[in-house]
Amino acid sequence: MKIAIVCYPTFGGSGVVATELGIALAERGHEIHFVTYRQPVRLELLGNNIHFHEVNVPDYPLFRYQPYELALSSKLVDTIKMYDIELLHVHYAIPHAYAGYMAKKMLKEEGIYIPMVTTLHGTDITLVGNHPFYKTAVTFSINKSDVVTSVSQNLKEQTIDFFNVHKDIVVIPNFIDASKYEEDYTDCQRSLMADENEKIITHISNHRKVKRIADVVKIFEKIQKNIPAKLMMVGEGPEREPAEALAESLGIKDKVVFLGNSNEIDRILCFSDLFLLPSESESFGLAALEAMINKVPVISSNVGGIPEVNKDGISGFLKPVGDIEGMAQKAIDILKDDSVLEEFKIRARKTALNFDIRNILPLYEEVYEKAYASR
Ligand code: GMT
Repeated sequence: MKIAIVCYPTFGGSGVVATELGIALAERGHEIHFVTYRQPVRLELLGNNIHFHEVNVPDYPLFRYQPYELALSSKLVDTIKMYDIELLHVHYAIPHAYAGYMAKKMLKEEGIYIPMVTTLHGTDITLVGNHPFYKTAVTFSINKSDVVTSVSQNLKEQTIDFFNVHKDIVVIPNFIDASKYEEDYTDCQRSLMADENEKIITHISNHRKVKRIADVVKIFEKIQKNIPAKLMMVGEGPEREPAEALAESLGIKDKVVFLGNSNEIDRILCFSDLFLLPSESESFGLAALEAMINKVPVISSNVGGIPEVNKDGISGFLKPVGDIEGMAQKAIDILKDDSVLEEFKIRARKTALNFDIRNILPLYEEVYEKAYASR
């Protein structure tokens, strides 16, 4: 099929999922066209059946806010016509589903029908989408999509609770490409990061409030009192500076390394012993899944879709949001005994294998066929 994918091209989970999905679909022979404002960060190679179309929004002094939806819907119409695109898949409802619907309507005027699949990712529903300023338009665009998917059962339930949706929502979990992890990383440079006796604990996120970055630092502070350890903080965001200040005030500055954004998280996860994800809310927790496939057990909060990914006592442990003491204790339980840690590592990978792209891709293809058939 010829498919246009709309997503955020950033390090955020929804953009990563959309990009990896597009790459995998292209490998299966579909023709994929990414339409967004920058080349997606994980999209390295463009080729015969993988294309990128940049949405430009010219700066004009009259506008206090630049009309991105307008530019995106125009670009979609042009791209769909030029490349005979058969299906539109938008990731993240705001504003992509809205712009997609406008493109669909404009094309209909010209006698072209384009089915639209909308994938809900989390904050588009739980944090931003249900704000009264957006709710009406988000509800409308969900209901106007031909097929709606959500990345977890929990997100589906939240969408039904928050919005007056009368569309069925198909749950298609996020995924990893397990074939990339069949052999252990040969270039794992653990000794650059920590001493031999130190355990390495990692957190990866966009360092926003919802991730509870201060909890990560506080949990680590308790762990390192019992077990020699280093904390790797990967990502950028508004909570980074306060977290650096917190590490300094707790006297652990030299044990916390802020690495910034990285395109090579597997290189960091390969030497990690434990992953922390104490988020306030999380529709899925792709970062946890990426840790698990790298054999890194996860200590997380038990909110949203996380329990569908991280299995308590198997791939790690889950505790209520804000339970810093409980999370630290569980981390120590895993880290203090090397044979226990090894068992958790093996089970983390085994749990992650359930989310192999080879199981998930056919679910998307099924949804595309259903949407296409609705023409
Ligand atoms: O976590 C974020 O703040 C980024 C956000 C995004 O849209 O990029 O992530 C959401 O989508 C991811 C991919 O489906 C999920 O794994 C994350 O759990 C979800 N984040 C939240 O629900 C907070």
